Amino acid sequence: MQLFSRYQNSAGERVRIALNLKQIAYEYVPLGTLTPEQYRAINPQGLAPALRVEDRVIAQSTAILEYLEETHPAPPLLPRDPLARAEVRGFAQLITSEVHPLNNLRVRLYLRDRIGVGEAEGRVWYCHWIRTAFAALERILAG
Ligand SMILES: N[C@@H](CCC(=O)N[C@@H](CS)C(=O)NCC(=O)O)C(=O)O
Repeated sequence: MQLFSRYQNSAGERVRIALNLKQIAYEYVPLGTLTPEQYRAINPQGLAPALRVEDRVIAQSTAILEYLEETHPAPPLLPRDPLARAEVRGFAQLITSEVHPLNNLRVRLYLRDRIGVGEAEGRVWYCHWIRTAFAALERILAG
């Protein structure tokens, strides 16, 4: 198994945490060792992480996490109770589906380079979505 990622990559860190928690052996391939073209040949979207399993590649951190959970159920990432599982998934999706896509590097670069958003306004954008998401996450956790 090979994990393609880089150290600043929060989505890749989700996967590394799961791999380490489940004590699954894997090779870590830093993206800095590949050209963008080489990596796009592995993961056409070019986002990280990607997990290569034999000759197949899984993209998207949550899909990778589900694969790891299904193939290596112990220790589990999810609780047993279906309602608690749904709560955990909802919590995770608040990050992966809501806040992360809004603040990802390519979005911030697009705002800056194509729409002309300056550094200060870009920071307002970033902080707004982080603050909104974390306020909700903290309320959920407190409950
Ligand atoms: N939904 C994807 C997001 C992957 C993603 O966007 N990764 C970031 C790093 S945390 C990335 O590759 N960003 C590069 C960019 O935005 O250009 C997942 O969960 O795997």
